[in-house]
Amino acid sequence: MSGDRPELSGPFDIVGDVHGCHLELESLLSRLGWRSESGGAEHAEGRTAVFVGDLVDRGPASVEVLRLVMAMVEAGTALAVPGNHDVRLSERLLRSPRGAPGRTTRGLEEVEAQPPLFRARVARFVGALPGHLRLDGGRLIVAHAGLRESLHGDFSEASRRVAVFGEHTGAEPGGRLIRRDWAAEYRGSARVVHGHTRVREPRWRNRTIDIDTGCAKGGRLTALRYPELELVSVPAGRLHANSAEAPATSPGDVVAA
Ligand SMILES: [Mn+2]
Repeated sequence: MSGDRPELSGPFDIVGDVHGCHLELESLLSRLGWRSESGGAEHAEGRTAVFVGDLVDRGPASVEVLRLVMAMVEAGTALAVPGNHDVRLSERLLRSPRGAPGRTTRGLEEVEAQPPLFRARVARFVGALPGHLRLDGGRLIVAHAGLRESLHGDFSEASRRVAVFGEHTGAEPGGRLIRRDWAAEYRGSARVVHGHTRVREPRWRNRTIDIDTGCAKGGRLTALRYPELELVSVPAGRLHANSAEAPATSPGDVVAA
């Protein structure tokens, strides 16, 4: 899939980091007016879903999320960019198709336990995703970790790594990488929609917005509607990963799984 799609002007429902939160994804899509359709989903008014990446890992149902999103992308009702967790998964699947030994997390193990055809399909799917999407005449950029203006429309491997993993300015004494605050420096006119850095509330800065509201950590799953710039979110149905953060809340309305 080419990431350079200026001819696509939406309307879009841009969905933040899903991280295996399948029920919340179905709930969010339902609230946005999407209907289940032969394994995927479609919108009565012809909207297109756009996933900012990190579909997998952390949450309880990475396989179901992949099935749904892959069906939507294949049917042409969704676009997607990869997140660092998705790329890490596909690299693991390619390196060790029968499942890699060693330290791992539940979300990745769940996919690695699937039959070879499914694992191969996932690896192909993630590998074919563009690092970022350039939409609506270049006025809208979607990249998992965000993207500084000089890399908009640059579909090189180096640019893809920045879009997926972000840029870092150094490391803390413990080894944890310090993320470059690219959004604070951003002066571009294109709106940049991203996830990757968990925030309590979606946050606009300099025409960039972070919509990773931490669904797998007891937060919410959030969508940004474009061009309306309306935010819609559903609460996490329960705590999916170890977190001392927001308490569990009741699940939103859930469409038939
Ligand atoms: Mn991420």
